[in-house]
Amino acid sequence: MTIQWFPGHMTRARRQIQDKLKLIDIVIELLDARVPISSRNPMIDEILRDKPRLIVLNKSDLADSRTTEQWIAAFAEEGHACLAVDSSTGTRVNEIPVRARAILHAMIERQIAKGINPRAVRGLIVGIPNVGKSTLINRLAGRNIAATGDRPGVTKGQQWIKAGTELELLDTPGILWPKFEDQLVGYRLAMTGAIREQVLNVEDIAFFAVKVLVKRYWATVAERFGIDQPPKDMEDADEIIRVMEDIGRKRGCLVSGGRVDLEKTSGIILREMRAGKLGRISLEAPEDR
Ligand SMILES: Nc1nc2c(ncn2[C@@H]2O[C@H](COP(=O)(O)OP(=O)(O)O)[C@@H](O)[C@H]2O)c(=O)[nH]1
Ligand SMILES: [Mg+2]
Repeated sequence: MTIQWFPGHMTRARRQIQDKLKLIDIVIELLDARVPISSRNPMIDEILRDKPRLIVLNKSDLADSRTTEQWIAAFAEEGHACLAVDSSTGTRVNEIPVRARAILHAMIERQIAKGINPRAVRGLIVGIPNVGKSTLINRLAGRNIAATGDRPGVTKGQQWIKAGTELELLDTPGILWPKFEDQLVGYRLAMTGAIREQVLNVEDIAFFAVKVLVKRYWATVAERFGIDQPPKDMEDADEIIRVMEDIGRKRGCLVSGGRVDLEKTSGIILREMRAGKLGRISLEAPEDR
């Protein structure tokens, strides 16, 4: 994370979101489609309580679409509306206002029944750092971004951004912390590039990456790096390291004595994975929960 989170920061972040919740009708909870578990705030249900919510799986262009579909079904089963988007190109982003209104259908109907002209639905985007909150806000705002301004009845300083005619968003998203206590979460977020590499050991991150990759996408890994010996036992660390060494040898990452330079190999694996050279990859599936 570019931001260091301490208990004081978490309390403040939580309070800030709770203050904003009073102003809005619906929360747009942004998750990374590749790591919906690890990119989720551990206290989100407690923070949002019964506020209507739309889960948006962002960066779906980088995730494997079959797994993304499984996630959408899994969230639906828990009663959460869920949609996958790519904010960098805008794919399916325009479905967000439509889905938000559908979730708030009853509220809108009540307003109409009372003779109130229904106003635009008000939303807040929340998510951990680097999940794509700013990118999505800019996407949703499109050309209308210049049309923001203060509205009566809104806390001073808060700006509403129009996302079409039916949705307006608070201009500052709610920033949440990820689930730090779980080391695996740290590694998975590092694999996606959400956490700066410097805070974790590159070889350790690559080890975790290879472990997930060979389990879920062996054929792709084998083809990309020209290797053909899958690990005999996925849970055997020596076997995972052996695969990393095979990759290193194929890429000429050797040091004196013919040993494999694991640090250099790790850098290559992570770079190529993040650059999408291994295709679309999901590091977490619903059955991992
Ligand atoms: N491939 C891809 N990249 C994305 C997407 N959304 C955001 N990004 C990239 O993710 C990085 C973090 O995005 P940003 O909006 O700054 O995240 P924030 O910290 O949540 O505001 C940037 O490099 C974005 O270009 C997406 O849907 N697909
Ligand atoms: Mg941002």
